[in-house]
Amino acid sequence: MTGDAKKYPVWLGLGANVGDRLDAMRTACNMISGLLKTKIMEFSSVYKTEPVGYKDQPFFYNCVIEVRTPLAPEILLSGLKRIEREIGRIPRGVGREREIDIDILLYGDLAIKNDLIEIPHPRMHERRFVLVPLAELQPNAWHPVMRMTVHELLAQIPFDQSVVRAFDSSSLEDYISYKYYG
Ligand code: PH2
Ligand code: MG
Ligand code: MG
Repeated sequence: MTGDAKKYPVWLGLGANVGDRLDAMRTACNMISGLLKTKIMEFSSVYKTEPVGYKDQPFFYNCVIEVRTPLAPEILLSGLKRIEREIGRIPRGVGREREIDIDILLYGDLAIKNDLIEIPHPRMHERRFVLVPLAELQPNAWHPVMRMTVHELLAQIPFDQSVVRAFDSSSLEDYISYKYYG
């Protein structure tokens, strides 16, 4: 894929619950905007969220960003994993504390599932800490597997009643010093 015409809107979910969580999210955004010809278009507010799944861990900060990128999903994913490592994410096991987590939520209308990658993110449709910030940016974003908009998913979410509240009505954008040369 080359050129702007073929760039899909891509939605990334960021989360952190150990260390300087906001700083890790800011650094992640700066590094994401340093990926090849990748530009952050929009930042949601930062939300303070109750841990979902394994409960006995600190609360999270979560946000969603919209990016445009010419990178294919697998290449983008490996770039995001590298950024997680460079920020200092320590592997602690599934669902446990993390310095930074960067997930591809949606990549245009693509649905991909293989051993390396699954898009849309397999649990995004049942997580308020993802859907609330995503709906803030684009309630009409389309989930190609559930065949519903984000707004519709949020209205019918079955069991996640965890607390998700805007921590900072300004967003990470206010802290970001990145420049895009593209
Ligand atoms: N991520 C998880 C598990 N639980 N809970 C919240 N509130 N926010 C997260 O980002 C999160 C979680 C695994 O990716
Ligand atoms: Mg995650
Ligand atoms: Mg992840």
